[in-house]
Order: sequence, then C-alpha cells, then structure tokens
Amino acid sequence: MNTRNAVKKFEELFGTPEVIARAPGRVNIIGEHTDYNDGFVLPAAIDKEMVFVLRKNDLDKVQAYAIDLNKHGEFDLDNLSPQEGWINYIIGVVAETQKKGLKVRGFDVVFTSDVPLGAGMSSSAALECGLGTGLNSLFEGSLEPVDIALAGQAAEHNFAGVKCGIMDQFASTFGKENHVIRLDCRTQEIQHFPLNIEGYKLVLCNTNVAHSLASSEYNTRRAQCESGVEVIKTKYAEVKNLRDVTHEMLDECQAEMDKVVYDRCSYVVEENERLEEACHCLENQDLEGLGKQMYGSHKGLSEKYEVSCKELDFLVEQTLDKDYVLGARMMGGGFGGCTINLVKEEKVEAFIAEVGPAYKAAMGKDMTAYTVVIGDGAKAEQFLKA
Ligand code: GAF
Repeated sequence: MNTRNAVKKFEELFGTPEVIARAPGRVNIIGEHTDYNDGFVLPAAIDKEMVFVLRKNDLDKVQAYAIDLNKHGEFDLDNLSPQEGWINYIIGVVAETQKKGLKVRGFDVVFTSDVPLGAGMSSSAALECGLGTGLNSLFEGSLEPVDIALAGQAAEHNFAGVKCGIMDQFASTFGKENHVIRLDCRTQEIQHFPLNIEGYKLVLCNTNVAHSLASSEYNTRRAQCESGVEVIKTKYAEVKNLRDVTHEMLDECQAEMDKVVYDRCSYVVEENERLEEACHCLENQDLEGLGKQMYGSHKGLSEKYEVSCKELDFLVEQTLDKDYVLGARMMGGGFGGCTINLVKEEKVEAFIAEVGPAYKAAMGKDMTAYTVVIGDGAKAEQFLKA
C-alpha cells in the first residue's frame, strides 16, 4: 500500500503527520450470514488495506481527504448527525468511538485504500477499524481492540443503516498472518487457526457488480431469521437465537412458519454445521473436504438464503468441471462482490485466463481476480520523520 503517497498528500494539505494507522479487508472461508445469528464464522484479514495519516488540529472539526476519490470533506464535532456519502463513515467512527469513551477532538486525516470497493472484501470495516485504531492512538485513548471493532459495527448500524454482525470488524482488527479466525459470534471468543493450504491459493473473482438490493435485503434476512426464532421460542423458551436451534426443533415448528422463513433458518443451521466440518477438515489437512463444504455453502446461500445473483452463480458453476479447484462460493453479504476459490497453485493463472473471458462472454462484464495472502489486523504507529 502506498503509505508514502498518503504522507506526501497529508504534508501538502495539513503539515506534519502524527500517526499512521492501517487496517485490512477480509476474506471469509465459510460461515456466511451466521454472525448476526450468534453463530460461527471463519474469516481472515488480507494483504489489502486502508491507510490513514492523522494529526490533531485545534479547530473542533474534522478535515478529511479521500485520495482515491479525490474528495475533501469536513464536519464539526458538535454535529455528528449522519450525512450522505463516504464522510458518513468518518462521522460514524468518531461518534461511536466517543460513545465508548474516547475523547475525540479536532483532527485532520488523509486516507487511501487498495481494498476494492463493493467487492465483498469489507472495505467499510477496513475504514472503521483503521480510523478507530488511529484515533485511539492519536488521542491516547484506552480503547481495547474489541471496543474499536464494536464501535465499527455500531457505525454500520447507526450511520450506514446496515444491521451487520461482527465478522468484518473482528477480522479487520484481530487478523493474524497465515491464520484464519474461528470466531464465536455469541461469546466473541477468537481462536486463531493456522491456514495450511500448501499447494493451493485463495483466489477471489470479483463479479464487478454491486446490486443496490444489498443493504435492504441484508436487513430483511436478519429480520426473517429473528421472526423464525420467535416461532421456535413458543415451543422452546430457552432458544435465544438460531445458534441454539437444531434441525429437529426447526422441523417441529415448520407448520407454523412461513416457507421462506423456514428456508432462511434451515440455511443458517446447516451453515454452522458446515463450518464445524470445515474446521475439522483444516485441522486434518483435508482440503478436498474443505472444498466440499464451500460448495455446500454456496448452494445454501443461492437456493435457501437467496443472496446470490446470476453473476456469482456463473462464476461458481465455472469451477465445477475443474479438478484443480477444490471449492468455490460467494463471499460476504451477497448480491454481487466476489467468489472465493480454493485453487491449485500452479493452475491459478490458467484458471483466471479461462474464467475471465468466459464471464465476459456470458455476462458482458469484466471479472477481476485477486490472489490473496492472509495478513495481520489493524495497527497504528507514531509518525517518525525519515
Ligand atoms: C456482511 C456483514 F457485514 C457481515 O457482518 C456478515 O453478516 C456478512 O455480510 C455475511 O456473512 O459482510
């Protein structure tokens, strides 16, 4: 990531920086739409990140410059109400870290990113966690990483209007090189698992579509899961969330449930099981088994949870006749973004060279491919002039 450019721009606009902070985007191996159901997820931070250059000012306002958009924005600290566009995320992080006790005063910030926007790699969590980490350092706060991650999630809820779970912000904050995170979204317990996929690579294929449905349908899915739980609770009072539900409970309540709600709940129960199985596979170096779980996840997301789209389905179908691809599935919230593929290392180039043109011919759009490396989570450091 071009930190030097960001520093140069900052010096041009505001003077000498005080803090440099960075936070990555994420992939998710398996466990999709399970986080807000108190279930499990298996994400990892990637080698694509957002970089922030910051300094305090004495103006009681925030002055921001987004390098990649070539846009300036500013707001007063005594008016933290939501606004349209990218500045809303900055306002959200300031407001939500303040609520957690950080004393944010006026500051200047320049930021840049190589996390593709709208690609399902969670550029928004990179923004929230990078800025939160930077502000905590700039204002010598005592927020713990978990507070910063939760402030990021709250910014999504209260400013962006997406009732997301905790996966993206936890991955961006707690990522560890060469490890995936098995996150229990109920207890927030984190287990770092070595990602031993020797001979294979994680390849992301970006559909380059971001359907406008994404945030409204996301909130609808969450509401459907909650309405399913309400029905199950009438028979099983101890059930708090879909995490607590078994197939037997669900089937017993099927008659009282809308068919769509039943399908959504059934997907979530199965996806938690697939994740458990995927973890066993990773522990036993059973990459074929892991790949099978990934395909199962995609089928469920497409047919029962209905968050896929024709472009994502096409990219997954393209892998089915390729024995060097062990698994493929849509990743993230859905309705566009990327597929994640487990591809034999020496075939990665051939894979991209074959699927890219096939996608263009069928969908009329370019596919962008990324081979990702698993990296560390958010960090901040004092700026030291060279
Ligand atoms: C988005 C959300 F932000 C996450 O919390 C998660 O629910 C994901 O969609 C789906 O698994 O990235």
